[in-house]
Amino acid sequence: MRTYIADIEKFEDGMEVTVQGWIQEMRKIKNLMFIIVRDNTGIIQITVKKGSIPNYDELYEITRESVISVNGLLNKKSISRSGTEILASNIEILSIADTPLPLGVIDRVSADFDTRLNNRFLDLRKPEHLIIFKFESQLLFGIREYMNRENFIEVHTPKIVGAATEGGADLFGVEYFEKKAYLNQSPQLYKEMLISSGFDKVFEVGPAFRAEKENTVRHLNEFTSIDMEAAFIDDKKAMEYLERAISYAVNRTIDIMGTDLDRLEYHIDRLEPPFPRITYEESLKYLNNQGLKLSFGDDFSPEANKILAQKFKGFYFITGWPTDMRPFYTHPDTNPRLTKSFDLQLADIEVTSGAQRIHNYRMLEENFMKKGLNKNDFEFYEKAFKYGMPPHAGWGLGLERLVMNLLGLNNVRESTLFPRDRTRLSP
Ligand code: AMO
Repeated sequence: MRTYIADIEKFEDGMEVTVQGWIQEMRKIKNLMFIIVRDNTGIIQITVKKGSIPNYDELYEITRESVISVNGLLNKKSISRSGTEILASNIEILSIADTPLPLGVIDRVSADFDTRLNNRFLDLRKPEHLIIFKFESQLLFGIREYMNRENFIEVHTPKIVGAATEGGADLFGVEYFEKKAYLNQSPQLYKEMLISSGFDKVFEVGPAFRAEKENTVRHLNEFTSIDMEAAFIDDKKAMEYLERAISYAVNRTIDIMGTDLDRLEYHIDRLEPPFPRITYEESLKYLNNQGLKLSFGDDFSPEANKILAQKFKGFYFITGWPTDMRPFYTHPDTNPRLTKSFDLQLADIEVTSGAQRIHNYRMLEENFMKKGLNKNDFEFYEKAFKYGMPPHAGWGLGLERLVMNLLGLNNVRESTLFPRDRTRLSP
């Protein structure tokens, strides 16, 4: 029976254990070997005396990052760094690593990012990188748990589609037999259609594709979108679901793995909803008071977002965006120049967009025209508005951006296993 290295502390001195993992380091003194073995929970020292195992000579020549299975007795009074070692009685060699390694796993000097990504399977062996994805997994579990408790139905909508969702640009085309198709930019149209189907509350976790040419630290061409849509609610209620889902998931994750995160120097704070709110127009005023020269309808530059981040620290909502800056499906406010929309920012980066949506069929038709969209492309979607569509609202949350910001990473590629960007299609 295999024991994970982190669980060894629960075992008593002298007990027999089996651990399996990679050889991280070796120290050899003629008739004695010290091997540091790593699995996905930690490291432990294996002490091997000549004569204690039959394949000692073979093991003596083994390379770093080879995979072994070790059986032996625990010595908890060891003078090794961790105070615990395994006195090996049997070591099976399961896989021998080639040399030299294209990327060191424990090297102090870190390789450049391209080398790291080219050898991502090795890069992810580093505990400080692996933990990013353990964190992401726990965070997503928490969001799912929250949505489930609130009676949301998890759905899966098509990723190969016939029309653009978020406007015509930024689409990856694919050949679909005799037709032209696209990789979906967001489940927006489908989640809204399910509202007309009476699903009431839906959420989806799935890939979204954007053919954006930007090569920045916050843009991916394929990312994971956590989408929510609910019937009979407005933008304010959608914001409430969002801040509660994130707070629940973050606090739960801290409870489960806070000490591991601290040990690897990822420090995150517990969250308490509600998050601060500021309108677009108030933000403009504030930014102009800080010396910027922004007019109504201008987007916020990275510099502007940095100034706002200093004001708020942590999460904050920017609400009431101008109509011209939001997609065709966004519900106008009583002042038609503004919309019932919001972005959730964390530090200086947008992690979520959301809004109340238009549910009136005529209003939607007018908006297609105003935004210069071809109504025929949206026939399948528009139809769902003709036969009884409740008012509804929702949001889309970028998982990689959320993780990047919560852990203080400086590039969204760090929180993406195998990033797709302007120049990278492999691995
Ligand atoms: P939007 O286009 O703002 O809205 O996307 C929602 C969220 O998805 C993430 N995101 C990205 N992450 C990494 N790289 C990208 N290129 C990228 N583009 C977007 C961000 C962003 O906040 N349909 C609406 C959502 C809604 O209203 O429900 C939408 O897709 O975190």
